[in-house]
Amino acid sequence: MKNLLKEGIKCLIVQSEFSAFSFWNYVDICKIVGAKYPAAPLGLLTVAALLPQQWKFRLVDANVEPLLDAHFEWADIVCTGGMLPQQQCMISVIDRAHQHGCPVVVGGPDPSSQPNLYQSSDYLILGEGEITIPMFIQDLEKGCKSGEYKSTEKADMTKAVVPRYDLIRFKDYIQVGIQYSRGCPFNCEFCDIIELYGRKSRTKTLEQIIKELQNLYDLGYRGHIDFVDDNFIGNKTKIRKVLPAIKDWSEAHNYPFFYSTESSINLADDDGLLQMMRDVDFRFVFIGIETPEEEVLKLINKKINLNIPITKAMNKIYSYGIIVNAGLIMGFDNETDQTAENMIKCIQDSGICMAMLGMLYALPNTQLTKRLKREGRLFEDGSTLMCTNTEIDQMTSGLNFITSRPRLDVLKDFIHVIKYIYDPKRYYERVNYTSLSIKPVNKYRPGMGMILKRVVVFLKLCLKMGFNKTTGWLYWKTLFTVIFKNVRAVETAVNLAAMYIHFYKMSKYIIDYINKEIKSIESGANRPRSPVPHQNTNPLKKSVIEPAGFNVIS
Ligand code: B12
Ligand code: SF4
Repeated sequence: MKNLLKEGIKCLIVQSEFSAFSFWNYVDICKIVGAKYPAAPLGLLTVAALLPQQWKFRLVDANVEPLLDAHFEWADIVCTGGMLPQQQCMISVIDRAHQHGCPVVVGGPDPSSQPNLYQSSDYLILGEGEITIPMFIQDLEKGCKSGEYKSTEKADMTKAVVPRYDLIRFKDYIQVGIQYSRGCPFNCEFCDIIELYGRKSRTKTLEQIIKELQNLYDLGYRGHIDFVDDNFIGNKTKIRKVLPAIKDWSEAHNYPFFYSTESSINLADDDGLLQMMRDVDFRFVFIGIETPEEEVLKLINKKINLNIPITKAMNKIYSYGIIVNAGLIMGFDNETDQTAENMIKCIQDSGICMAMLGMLYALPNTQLTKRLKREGRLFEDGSTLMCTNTEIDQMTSGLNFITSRPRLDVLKDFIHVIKYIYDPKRYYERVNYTSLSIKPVNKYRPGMGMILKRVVVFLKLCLKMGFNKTTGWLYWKTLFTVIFKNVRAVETAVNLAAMYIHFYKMSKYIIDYINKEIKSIESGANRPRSPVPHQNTNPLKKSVIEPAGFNVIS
């Protein structure tokens, strides 16, 4: 093997492919706006900045271009990493690299939570790269040909490097990511963020964030930046200092960017913070609503969501020009046969267009997984998450445990909600609601080229949505209503309407997929699954009625 620390070693970095049917994979919209994939691979760009800078890097994102044998022939070493829905592709990248005689370095969220699945790699670098990549480099200095690197230490974000954005073509993506913090102060039972990144929000400094924005600006990037934080407002005191600095920087640079992020719902009771976000043109925020049911929220320890009614919270956020995308989950204990209707009411009444409704998945190392194991309810094969071609994300996979309500009821209720909320009429009702409630600020100043591009995209969308028998009438009705009643929100309305192109396809896929599972359970043909054995007696044992085909503890 070559001396891998030599000047000019060629390092191929591969972003593995995601499934086309994931909620987040709106590639049809990308095509219309002239991009190839929604989000740039921030993790790998960060890894590139942490690896030896005397290496030559080439990043191939399999979501935007085919990964060719020629790429492997060029390389001396291959690095790949990613999350669960990329698992199959990551494993095949390891095999292909080995066929070309290249050593493979693997890391990222899925290898970190399930290292057993990636043992065929040569160097397995777990956890936060800021801590473990230097350990790997030390080993390379010693000439080690393989190794596994892990640490319980958490990275000091004030020492984080600037990602190598120069390795991607910005035009391939709708948005690029930037990270201010890791971790979240709350303690939800099902959440693996707090297990992976901790409950203390670790932040970069204000200067680091401005430097990263300046770097993107200098590289010529303009448009949408996603703050990929687990909870952007995890440390409110610090973010209150960062936002005004971003405002000053944006003013000085003629507002080249607009933003999105993830946050907890307590954003809605902080007018000061919302105003600061409005001042720099935050347009979207993803909020984990999970469920509208109080009893369930208490059980899963998501108490922060009990403090403010959901509809009120959403309306408050809309009033600052920010669209809310929400994560919702079904399959919790304490749900009843009213849950589906409550879910529908919550989504419709609060106008949440992009509602990512998933089925509960007990992720490795979470408090939920530990409890289910104790109660003897976690499926044995559910402790390892295998991503198949069909099980894409929590919308098609999930319920890897014995549910407290009969499984068939949960699945049927889930489909009922998906069918309802992604029915074109219901979806457009929400587009209408949000577009009439929102007060966009539109500070971002696109250049002339971008304005022309947007006009073309608008015309393309009008053709696609307006002359389609499913959405035509709904589209024009919504567009004209918004033009007459809230003209500033036309862009919001068109963007939300456009997302239906993706949601229509995605919801059909989910409904077909879950219906097959239901049929197979009803016919008794479903693969039997058994829970992880546990000595303790299971309090729920007697009340659990499982359909044929599932091994229940007897
Ligand atoms: C932003 C984000 C998204 C965005 C954008 C994703 C993208 N393409 O960039 C969106 C919203 C699209 C998304 C979607 C999903 N996400 Co997401 N997402 C995140 C989030 C919040 C930040 C990711 C990020 O950019 N981090 C910043 C970078 C710098 O960190 P990083 O990628 O982890 O990389 C570091 C290390 O992992 C390591 N590393 C990474 N790669 C490699 C490679 C090598 C070779 C090495 C050595 C090291 C290494 O070094 C880096 C520096 O420390 C994380 C949580 C988190 N805190 O990371 C979840 C997270 C990655 N997402 C997760 C999941 C499950 C999903 C979904 C499946 C959710 C769903 N319900 O459908 C979808 C799937 C997406 C799809 N297209 O199909 C999980 C992954 C869990 C797992 N075991 O795989 C995470 C960890 C959140 C969680 N719940 O725990 N996500
Ligand atoms: S608020 Fe979100 S990130 Fe924080 S612990 Fe709860 S689920 Fe996890």
